[in-house]
Amino acid sequence: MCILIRYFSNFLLLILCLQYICAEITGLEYYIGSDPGEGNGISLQVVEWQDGVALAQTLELATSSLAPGTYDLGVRAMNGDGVWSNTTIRRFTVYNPNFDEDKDGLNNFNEIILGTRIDHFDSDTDGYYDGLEFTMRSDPNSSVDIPKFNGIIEVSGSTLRFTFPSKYQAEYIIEKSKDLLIWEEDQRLIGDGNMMGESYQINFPKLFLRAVPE
Ligand SMILES: [Ca+2]
Ligand SMILES: [Ca+2]
Ligand SMILES: [Ca+2]
Repeated sequence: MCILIRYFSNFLLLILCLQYICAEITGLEYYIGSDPGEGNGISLQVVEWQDGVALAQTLELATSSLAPGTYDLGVRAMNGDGVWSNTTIRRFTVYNPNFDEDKDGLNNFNEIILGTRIDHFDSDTDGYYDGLEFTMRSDPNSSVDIPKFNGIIEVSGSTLRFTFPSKYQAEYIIEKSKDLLIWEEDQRLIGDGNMMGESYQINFPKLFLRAVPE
């Protein structure tokens, strides 16, 4: 017996695919959580098997009534003599769609929509967080597509904030210049996979900034 659990974008459906290789099945049941005992689970319809040896069934379960958490799903079958099989148990997790499980800037709902991993901040392991890739319009599922290196400057009063998309654990040298000719190192930053940068007080007529990957 195999069970495949797939999540759909709305977090409402759980799809189970059951497959048996057996001669005869007269009962089929499942439960979620603690085992209620043989014969006390939720009955499933037994459908005819193909070629006399295999039976497959797809079941859709609404998970909307389940609080976020990890659950055990148990499935078992009964033969013509009324004997139940061993229970096949699969563990699955119901996620809160509004929660950002891996803290990458995308909530769980959007991760499912985008096909990115709920439990890992960098699905394609290219060093850039999924949320950053989404906002920078690079593909969070392709390691050969990374965010373009665009520095962003925001000015608020006399404060200038310089940010750029950083690669996780890459070193960047922030350099500044007053004339675009002479550059001096301001500081070094270690990328965190997200937008990062520094704020500067504007106390001279012109200030140019650049971030140079080490
Ligand atoms: Ca996330
Ligand atoms: Ca990435
Ligand atoms: Ca990518």
